[in-house]
Amino acid sequence: MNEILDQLADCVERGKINAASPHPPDMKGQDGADELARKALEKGIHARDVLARGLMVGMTRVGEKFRDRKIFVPDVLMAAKAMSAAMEHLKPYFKNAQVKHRGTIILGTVKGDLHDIGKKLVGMVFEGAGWEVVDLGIDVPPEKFIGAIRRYPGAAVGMSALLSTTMLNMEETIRKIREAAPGTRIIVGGAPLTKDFADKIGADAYSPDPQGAVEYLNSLVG
Ligand code: B1M
Repeated sequence: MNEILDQLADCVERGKINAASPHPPDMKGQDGADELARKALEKGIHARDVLARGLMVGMTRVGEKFRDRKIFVPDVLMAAKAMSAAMEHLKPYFKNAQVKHRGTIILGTVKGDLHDIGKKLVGMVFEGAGWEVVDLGIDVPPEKFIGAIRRYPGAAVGMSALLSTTMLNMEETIRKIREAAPGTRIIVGGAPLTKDFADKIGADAYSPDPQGAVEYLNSLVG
């Protein structure tokens, strides 16, 4: 099991999307994150392990290398594409047909922020727990959140930010949502956030991970 998960981590780290991808040149013709994730699941490796012991290991290395200026934005983009291709195979494993519909959550990465992967992962876990997810994507301005709240009255809102600069945009977004739709429950998350910050900007809840966010949502419906 370790070998295929190690290979998966390497594919994310090197930005090897699939076998057809010519990048990186020294891995030409080899399986990429796409094929390896599928094969790992076919072998019976749990989706949680594919994520935690394969994909996340690779992406953590990418983050470290980027921080240390050993790789650059185009390399990080390739890594993100490889991780996204693999995550497509995980989706069905996070779905749970036994779970009853609990409610709707509007999800988006906050204005100015293009990071997508963590938010998508959170969305997959929400769906698996019975929540209908309205994913507004990335770089979502306050008005777009408000438009979605009008279309889905009573829905909760989940906001993600990965940059210490863009997390500041959450405050304005929350303020505008509170003005337009008081009573909307808002949960925030993302690597640079803290509970103190979430309290300060007026969020109803903060979670560092998808599971804590689901627990909060479930607590709203009993
Ligand atoms: Co960017 N980036 N990036 N990047 N990037 C980080 C975040 C960074 C930490 C890298 C580093 O320096 N080590 C750094 C931020 C520093 C800071 O502000 N603190 C950084 C930077 C600086 C930048 C740019 C400014 C680089 C530049 O252009 N010079 C630029 C900004 C662009 C913008 O947004 N305006 C940029 C761009 C990019 C790419 C576009 C190339 C790419 C994103 C592609 C994509 O998403 N499709 C990218 C990537 C991939 C990363 C790293 C390497 C990986 C992020 C990721 O996907 N992690 C990241 C370093 C790192 O995190 N190791 C980095 C995996 C994902 C599953 O985890 O998103 O943390 P995460 O989500 C977690 C939790 O945070 C939580 O649950 C998830 C699952 O556990 N969570 C929630 C997230 N949202 C939640 C919401 C919730 C609850 C929990 O409730 C609603």
